[in-house]
Amino acid sequence: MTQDYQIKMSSDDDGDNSEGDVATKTRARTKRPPMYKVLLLNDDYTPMEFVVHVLERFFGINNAQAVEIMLTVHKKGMAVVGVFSHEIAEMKVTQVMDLAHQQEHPLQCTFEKED
Ligand code: TYC
Repeated sequence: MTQDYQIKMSSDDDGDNSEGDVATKTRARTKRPPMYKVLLLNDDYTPMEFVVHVLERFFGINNAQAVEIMLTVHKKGMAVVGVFSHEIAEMKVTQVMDLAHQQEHPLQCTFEKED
């Protein structure tokens, strides 16, 4: 005895995807968190030694490299002094700005998203 079997489908499943099925990505994605560049800006008044101190204290940069970076900022107007997560970048900027304010230096430090 023969029997008919039929796979039951949605009444509109005619292959044109007008049912609006959504393609779902199943590939595991390794997504890195966005990173942020901390920038130091030049000005005419902040003492060079203070900038060097800041780079050593808050960015763990040794004296020779701190002098080099400070001079880059002095000559070129700004430099990237480190790349961090949003949370850490924000903290570094706050530390630098707080100390600069305490000592009444106009030093500017900011952070921006890396491309
Ligand atoms: N231009 C400052 C000076 O001549 C030195 C300086 C360097 C200031 C770097 C800020 O981020 C800075 N005293």
